[in-house]
Amino acid sequence: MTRPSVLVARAVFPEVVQRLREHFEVDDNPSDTIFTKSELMARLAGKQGAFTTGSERIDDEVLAACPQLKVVANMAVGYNNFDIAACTARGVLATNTPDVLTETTADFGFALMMATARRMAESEHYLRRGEWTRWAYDMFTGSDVHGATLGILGMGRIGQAIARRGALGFGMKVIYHNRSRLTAEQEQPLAARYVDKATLLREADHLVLVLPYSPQSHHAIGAAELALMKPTATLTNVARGGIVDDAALAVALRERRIAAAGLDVFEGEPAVHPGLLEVPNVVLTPHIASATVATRRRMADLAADNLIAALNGGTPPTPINPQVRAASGGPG
Ligand code: 8YV
Repeated sequence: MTRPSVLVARAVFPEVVQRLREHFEVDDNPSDTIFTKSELMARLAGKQGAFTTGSERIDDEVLAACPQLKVVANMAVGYNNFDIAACTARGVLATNTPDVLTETTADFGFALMMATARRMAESEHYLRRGEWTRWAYDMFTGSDVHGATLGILGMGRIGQAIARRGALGFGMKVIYHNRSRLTAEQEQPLAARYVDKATLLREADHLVLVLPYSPQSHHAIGAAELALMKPTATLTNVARGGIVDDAALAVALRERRIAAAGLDVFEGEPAVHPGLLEVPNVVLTPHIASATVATRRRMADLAADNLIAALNGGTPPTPINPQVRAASGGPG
């Protein structure tokens, strides 16, 4: 029987590609070219599976052009690059990589929030420019993290992991807003308080965004929301570009309507809004919150596990639309 064919759309660990070769005919992309939509459709033609990352958009046009496709396995927990309704309608199973990156991403979110509150990037740039000639009582004074109020917008797995760090490690008061409230058992160890969004914005000393991107969360933080925040507050985004209106944020930072921001994700990344590059009070990182060697390997392995199970008639560990039963085995 002919083995299924899969596309590995971006460069990934060679060991993981090798594992896929044990099961499939693999078309990989070691030069790590980012495919245009037509290139992606051409490379996917006739393939049953795709190993994707956030850079590949799987929408109805792509699915319509690739009717043999049965599974799309994203190496990411976020899947706003997939049109899930279209996948489900066309019987394509979609999978993601939750859990394996939760603690690593929470470590980074907390670190970015601390770097923002304590002005680490700004002061490092000053030192590198050779401007540090003497101590001053108010040199790069920031705001405390310990004991402050941590606001979390999006209290899923990663949000809760950040809240744990704040509450248990730094004595922070945790407030949060989410589509649904946590159970009392989840709230109690963190003394987490569920509040409406306006209260969250008004009361947080350090606001961290960890909600998924969707049309509903587009510009969840814009000029009106920034205006509710304390002038001493910080904003950290480790979720997705587009959740924050970056142009409005650049203005708020320039006018010191909030103290500082830490951003790992951007609208239209890898492009960064020029206004953000001009202001000193923002820490900017290139979408690396899940980037540890061990975690990236776990993500790649889980995406491969999903692909292998789905195309070999097994049960994929982390389906997004489990109602789709992936057809087993060979092509067609
Ligand atoms: C990925 C992420 O590195 O998992 C996610 O949702 O944002 C990151 O961990 C990125 O999406 C590449 O696929």
